[in-house]
Amino acid sequence: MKTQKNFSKVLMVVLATLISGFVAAQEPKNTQIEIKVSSQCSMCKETIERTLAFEKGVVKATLDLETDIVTVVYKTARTTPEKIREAISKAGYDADDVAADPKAYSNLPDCCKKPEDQQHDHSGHKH
Ligand SMILES: [Cu+2]
Repeated sequence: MKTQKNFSKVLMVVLATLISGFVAAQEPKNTQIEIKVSSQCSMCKETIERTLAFEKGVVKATLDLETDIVTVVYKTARTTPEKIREAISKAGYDADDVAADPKAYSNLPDCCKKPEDQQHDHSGHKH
């Protein structure tokens, strides 16, 4: 009956491994990503950070206006980088290779649009 004993031992190890793996998978884990966005001014920073603060699974979002990179801490169990980029796009900003939602972008204040889209009205200027 030695084989039988060994078999139970192996079974125990397999079970223990499975259970610990399952527990680890259930543990909420935070991770961090950096997303390049098309922010122009401090208003953009507020908009993007606020958008992400309300986004499911996002713990913290900080936008650096010097680099236009937003650092997002999120729960891996609750959201994905794709969803985060989509949320930024829906707020009217490019997020890495995800282009800004055109409708949301057109609703942005002029100062938040890309320089090439800003309307400068100089018709009233007199020199
Ligand atoms: Cu702005």
